[in-house]
Amino acid sequence: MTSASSLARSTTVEKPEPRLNDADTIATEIVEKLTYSIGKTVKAARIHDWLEATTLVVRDRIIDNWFESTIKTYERQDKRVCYLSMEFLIGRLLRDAISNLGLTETVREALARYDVDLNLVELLEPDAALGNGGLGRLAACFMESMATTGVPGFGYGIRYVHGFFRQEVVDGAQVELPETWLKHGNPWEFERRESSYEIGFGGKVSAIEENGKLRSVWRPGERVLAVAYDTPVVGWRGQHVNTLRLWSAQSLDPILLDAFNAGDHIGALLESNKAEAITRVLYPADSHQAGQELRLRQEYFFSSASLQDIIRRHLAQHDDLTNLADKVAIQLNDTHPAVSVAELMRLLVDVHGMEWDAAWKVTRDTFSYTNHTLLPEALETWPIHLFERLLPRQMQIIYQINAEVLREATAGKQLDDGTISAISLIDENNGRRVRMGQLAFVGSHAVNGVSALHTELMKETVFHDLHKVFPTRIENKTNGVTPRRWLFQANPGLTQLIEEAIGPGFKDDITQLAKLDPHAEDAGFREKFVAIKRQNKQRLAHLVEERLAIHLDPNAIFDIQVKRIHEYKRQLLNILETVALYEQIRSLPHLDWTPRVKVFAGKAAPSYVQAKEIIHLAGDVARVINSDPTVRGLLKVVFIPNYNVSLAEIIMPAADVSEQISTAGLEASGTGNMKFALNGALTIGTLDGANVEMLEHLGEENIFIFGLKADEVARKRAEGHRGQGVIDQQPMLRSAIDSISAGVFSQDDPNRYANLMNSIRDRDWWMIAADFRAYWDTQRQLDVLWKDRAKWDAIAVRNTARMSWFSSDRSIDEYAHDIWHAGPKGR
Ligand code: T68
Repeated sequence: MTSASSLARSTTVEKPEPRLNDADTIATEIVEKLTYSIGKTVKAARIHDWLEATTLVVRDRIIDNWFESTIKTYERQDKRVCYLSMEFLIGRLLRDAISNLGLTETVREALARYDVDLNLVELLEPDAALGNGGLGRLAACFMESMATTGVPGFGYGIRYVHGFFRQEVVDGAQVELPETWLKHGNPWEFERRESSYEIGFGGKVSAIEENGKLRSVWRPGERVLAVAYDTPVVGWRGQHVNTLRLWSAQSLDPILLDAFNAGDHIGALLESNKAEAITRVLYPADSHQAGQELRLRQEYFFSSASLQDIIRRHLAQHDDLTNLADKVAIQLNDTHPAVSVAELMRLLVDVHGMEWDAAWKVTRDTFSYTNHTLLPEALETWPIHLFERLLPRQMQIIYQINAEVLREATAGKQLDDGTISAISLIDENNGRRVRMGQLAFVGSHAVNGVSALHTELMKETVFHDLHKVFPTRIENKTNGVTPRRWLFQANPGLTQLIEEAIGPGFKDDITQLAKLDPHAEDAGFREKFVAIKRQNKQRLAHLVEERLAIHLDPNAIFDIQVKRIHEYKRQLLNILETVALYEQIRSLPHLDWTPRVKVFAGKAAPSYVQAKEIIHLAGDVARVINSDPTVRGLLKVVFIPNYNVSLAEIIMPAADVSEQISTAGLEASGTGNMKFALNGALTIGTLDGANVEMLEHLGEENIFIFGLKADEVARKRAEGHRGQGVIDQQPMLRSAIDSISAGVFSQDDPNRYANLMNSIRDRDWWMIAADFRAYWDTQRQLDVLWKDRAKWDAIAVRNTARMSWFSSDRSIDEYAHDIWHAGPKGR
């Protein structure tokens, strides 16, 4: 354990000499690492060895600044921000680090001296997929932006041995394979044996009398060890370096020797297997609650470890815990770490002897909570009996919090039974369950949604009653994405062009991208802009050719929908429009059709039947269309397997059209929408999530909005809308649905899509039939626009120029100022 004095001592250590960053020095250091850390000669080194050696050299440069950042935060007693998240979808780190340190060309040159290509080296790094989708990627963008803007941030999460599954498509169907990012070790992480904590489960709670007062003592029936692994997170220009601390579970006793010696070789390892299972695999469910005991164990495990660590660090520097909220802000990324509210109360009251009321104030002042979904099936609740068995003391605390919150809510007011049961932490209607959203809400001083529309809907729906009781608690913090990864690294060509046009200032202050706006009118500039888009399209076409043996023509519109597969995201609407377009081209081949390439990618939750059927359908439709000579050169369809961060980095810069077509009211924000537009794609989308704010920033001529609005969707659902009536009025839609139902795309199994198609006819819950015509019309509007290249290209340039507000630096500034009161903008 690091004591206050050892930390203080470390402040007197001499600052290391700054390293030389020329190609000679870097080349020499890489060879040194190759020789002395990896044990290979230049001649014998394989490309993996170069990756490791390069990573170690880059890492050394980060470490110097890491110590400096840590010491500065300590000495200035700065407030720290702890971002608790079950997921950090960080992807590859080497390119990010080299680029943020400004060393891309130098490292390239250093490696080239040994005939090693930096690009190939970078591609070998495994893609750290410790997240499902938007929520996990947001956490990664926020970590990078905290480092860039100088907020002393700590990410706390889980070091899953197996991240998000690898997706293969076999005979059209998604197959899930284990992901093994740690197979060759991980040079970015440092195991911190000194930072280990015991985490308890189960057992009994008793009350003992101490100084005339009752104190609860929890004796867990089972204990495991949480061991910290730290990864440095370097910001732009390498100035500030933060820490991502991920917990790994180990058993206290690696083997039960008594059992082993008695011949029970398997039983001897059971305990250790059970402990290690906690951090073995990421749950691959992004939009419904997982519900299994192991998931609750994961949530509690990383929450408790993080809080014990936060308290230990605080006490090493400050005398007591009453000022915790002045020195630490803890952000709960969704409800997954919401049990932290009860756990912090337990640590403060039971372990550190604080009075309940004082502890409650500290807790509320310390926590804030971000909601990412309104989908009822995604809202976390846990059966009381499970919670009580696994976390008996935390359950008692939740009951006590509930009683006091209900007392506070009713004080001086008449609340009806409906309101009381709506704000209660216990759901009495569905077999008695703990509501994690309510717990996170009442335990936080600020609760935020992730786009303006989503935040308003939170007030009207999930937190309607709590919002009435605590009317100032909900606020908005619209998401953002880091321009370093999603523009500078993913699109170096465009970055260089921007720099030639407006100078380098935008790299340090992304709002300067606005200076690009007038260049939309400059034909010469547009030509260069389009040339870069074309190169990026060729890069994607090359990847598709290599992986799928399908040829894509870069002259066609690249129309792309990449994201998790979910009914509310409406990949099915896009596929139906594709089929309708196919049928129209076939029946009216003489018309002047605009060539299109439809690209899909994304993973379905393994147990989500409809989502898997949608993947299958995309593949079936692609096969039929791509082999039909009558649409050759006019329509191509591809589903690219295994969508991940690295693939996104190639896809985002290559899009002409970005599909953001969720049923209005259901996409909390979206962040892919921002990455595409930043790279000059035109968005076709509904008025949902952050699309609404993109419309404000881009102007209505520069984004293509269609379809029902959130309130209209709600009204139609309430009126009992069914698809059939609309389908009867829409010959193109009817024909597309009929073709799919008749097995035109699945001759081996004509009924394969019967359920999927019937769900549109009978129910149309996701408003696919209802929005079809508006979507079709808007797509045809894009077809026409494509032929007016000057106009299209000007819109594309304006998209890049006007997206700077969607930088995660802006999001982080807002959190820092309004919620955390930390960092340069929050002090
Ligand atoms: C996404 N949520 C939202 N959830 O869908 C998206 N859920 O609109 C938003 O932009 C993004 O969060 C960031 O705010 C998710 O990605 C999950 O991945 C998830 C994972 C586990 C359990 C529930």
